[in-house]
Amino acid sequence: MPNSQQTFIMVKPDGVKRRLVGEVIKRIEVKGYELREMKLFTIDETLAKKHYAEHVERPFFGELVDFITSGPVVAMVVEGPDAVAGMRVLMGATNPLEATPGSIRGDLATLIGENIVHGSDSPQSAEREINLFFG
Ligand code: IDP
Ligand code: MG
Repeated sequence: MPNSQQTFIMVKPDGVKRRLVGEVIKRIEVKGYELREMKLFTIDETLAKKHYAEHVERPFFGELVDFITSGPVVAMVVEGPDAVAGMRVLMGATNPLEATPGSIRGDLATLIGENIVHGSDSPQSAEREINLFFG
């Protein structure tokens, strides 16, 4: 398959609480990507800090860790042509206010801190995050 890639996708605690797991998975599948791995679990503080290590200096780091550990998430490995960039398009911009209607965040979210999904931002991040969650 041309430039087949794997990316790390996660339905965050707000998405699970709002019963949007099926909606997110439906959008991934109808787009044409495949699910390779999936698990529902609650992230502990150690894993949260590793996952969000790039944001450690940001003022909202504490809130980010508290939020991502606040309830179960659904973590996935998604595969397909250019899946890393493709999933970022499907997710929409980080701030739901700027996310295009038709995207997951554009259609389903209003707040930057509760934007439903995480998706790797580069092939290098994808490899790191897949190893962190499924290695
Ligand atoms: P991304 O999830 O689109 O890759 P990142 O910049 O990696 O966005 O930020 C990680 C997460 O941190 C975002 O999804 C969002 O929930 C949260 N976040 C980002 N910027 C802010 C902010 O300015 N205030 C509060 N939360 C933020
Ligand atoms: Mg990011």
